[in-house]
Amino acid sequence: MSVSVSEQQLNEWFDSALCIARKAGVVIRDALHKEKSVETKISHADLVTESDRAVEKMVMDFVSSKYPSHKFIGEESAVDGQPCKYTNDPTWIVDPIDGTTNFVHQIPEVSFSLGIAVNKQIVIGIVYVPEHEKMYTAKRGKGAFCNGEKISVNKEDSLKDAVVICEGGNSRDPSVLKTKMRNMEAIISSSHGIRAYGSAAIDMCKVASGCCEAYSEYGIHCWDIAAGQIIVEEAGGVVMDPAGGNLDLMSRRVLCASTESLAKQLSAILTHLDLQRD
Ligand code: LIP
Repeated sequence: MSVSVSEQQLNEWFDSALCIARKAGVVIRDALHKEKSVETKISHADLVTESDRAVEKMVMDFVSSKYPSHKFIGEESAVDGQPCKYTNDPTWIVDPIDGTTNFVHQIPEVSFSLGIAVNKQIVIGIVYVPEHEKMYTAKRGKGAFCNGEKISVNKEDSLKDAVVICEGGNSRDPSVLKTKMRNMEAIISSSHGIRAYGSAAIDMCKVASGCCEAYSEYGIHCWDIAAGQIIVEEAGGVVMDPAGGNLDLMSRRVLCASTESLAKQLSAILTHLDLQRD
């Protein structure tokens, strides 16, 4: 059954999402330069701290008390190996701290990322980078903004003149790393170069605000890219599956670019990886 949402309802969710993002930002900023207790998940490089858990619980409690019928998918509540339950219901998809490795190392590129989906389409996206006081926002059909100012992609069309963001990621599986290194080599030799900000949500906001032209990653999760997807699209960019076709939010892979032509050029040089779905 599909769910329909009025503009008024959407605006109300947006205000709630902004409010919870600001609260998350306070917790993240307070903890960034303090000592943390760090645990690992799928590899020694996949980190989680008490702040990731605290922020996620705060958002989850907020959603369940204010919108009891809404569903919630969060990085720290996802049960290992179990598929995420993604339905047509309004669903809050949350990464409490995107860029946990940066957070642990006190590198300021740390974000709170929240996408709200209805009928499996993201309708609201918020990425908040508290240390830089940057609030990226988008509502479906209403454009993308940073601190209230409209942002847009820079429309670079040629891979050879583009800066492409690509991350090492959290997996230390040798075959995954081998493909990633091969892709990095292919990208470096075909472009102006690569960058990595350590947070998929920030990476996507960099493309949306026109300071890098493309980003692709294998191994991310739906909570890393849900907000970024709508922010890039509303900024005039393209978000798709790295092998072409529509993005599948649960497929653990993404490609976004300032134009469709650039997206296709990047897709053509990548070796594609199939990973266990969210
Ligand atoms: C991280 C991403 C980053 C990616 C890592 C990881 P986390 O999210 O945003 O871009 O390379 O693999 O998924 O774990 O900090 O929330």
